Amino acid sequence: MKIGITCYPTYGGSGVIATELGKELALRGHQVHFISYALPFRLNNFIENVVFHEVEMSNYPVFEFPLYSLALASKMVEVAEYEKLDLLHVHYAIPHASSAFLAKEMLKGKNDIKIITTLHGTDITLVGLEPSFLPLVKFSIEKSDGVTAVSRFLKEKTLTNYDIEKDIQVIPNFVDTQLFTPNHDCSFRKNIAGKGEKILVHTSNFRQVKRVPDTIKIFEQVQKEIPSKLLLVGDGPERSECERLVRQLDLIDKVKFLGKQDGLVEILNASDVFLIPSQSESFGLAALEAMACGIPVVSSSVGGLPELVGHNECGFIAEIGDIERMTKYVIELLTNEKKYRIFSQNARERAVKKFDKNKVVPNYEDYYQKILDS
Ligand code: GMT
Repeated sequence: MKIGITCYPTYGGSGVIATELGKELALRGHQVHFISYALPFRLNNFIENVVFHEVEMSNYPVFEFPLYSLALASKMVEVAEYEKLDLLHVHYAIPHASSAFLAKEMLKGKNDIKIITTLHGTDITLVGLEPSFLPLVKFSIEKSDGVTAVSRFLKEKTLTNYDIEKDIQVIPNFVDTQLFTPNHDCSFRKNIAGKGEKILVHTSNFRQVKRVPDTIKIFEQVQKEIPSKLLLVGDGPERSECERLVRQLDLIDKVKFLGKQDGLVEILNASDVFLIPSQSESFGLAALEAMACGIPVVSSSVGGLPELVGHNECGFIAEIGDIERMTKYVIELLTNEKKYRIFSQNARERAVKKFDKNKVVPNYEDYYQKILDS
């Protein structure tokens, strides 16, 4: 198949999934064309069958706001016509699904094309619900030839919040479990923590929905009981506030802000427990990557997290903001070696059995075929 993929190319789970999917499809012999404003960050080396098309933006002074959605639609038309694409798979509804709809209309009769939209999270649960976007999101979903959601939770939310009757296929996120794999000889650990010290880790884009301050407050309680360090990976709008909180709690020597990092596997392998106390999380790809490395997860009970984590199996879940309970769970894991070992094995096994890329990517291929045949 000849597939166009559009995603946000910067840090973020939807961009990671779109890029890894494109790479995997290319390895399986499909021709993949990424269309976006920048090279997706995980597309960092040459891969046969993968081409990147940059959407160029004009700085014309009359345009007070950049017209990216329109430039994207034009680029989609150009690539679809020139490369004879069979379908456009867009990740994150706003504005990608709307641009794709426009492109499809422009291509009608010349190069008919199918559109598949994958819903990832706040495109549905937060920003999509704003009055200025809601009608457009509903329309773009209804006009897509196929729609997938990354969890059952997100599917249900879409159907109810937007009063949509369309069939939505749940295809969960996935991970390369050969890359994200346990490695107990991780040298990085020695540089971070002393002998006997435990390491908690959190990775995110530091937006409010991630509730990073809760992570810090949980750690504050844990370190009173257990010698430990906290690694905070990633960057975003809340980081300064979090750094302020760390200073205020007098934890500077124990909390390390690592910023954006490529070497995630090594960082996860240096860690003992992954914290994700989010306010909204339609799937929680970062938690899946940790699980694949055999790291138990302590999370909030929102969105798709219960579908992923499996309470009392690969980790624990608690109500949003219940710092006391999450602290208790972390301490339980770090003080009960037998339980820790079982949870760690369960986490790895669940990632391999249910969320490995070789299990999930064929679901996308089948879905593409189903939509092309429809
Ligand atoms: O929806 C967002 O806030 C952004 C998006 C992203 O690009 O990272 O995150 C969502 O998609 C990820 C990939 O499917 C999921 O793992 C995240 O749970 C989801 N984020 C939220 O729902 C907050």
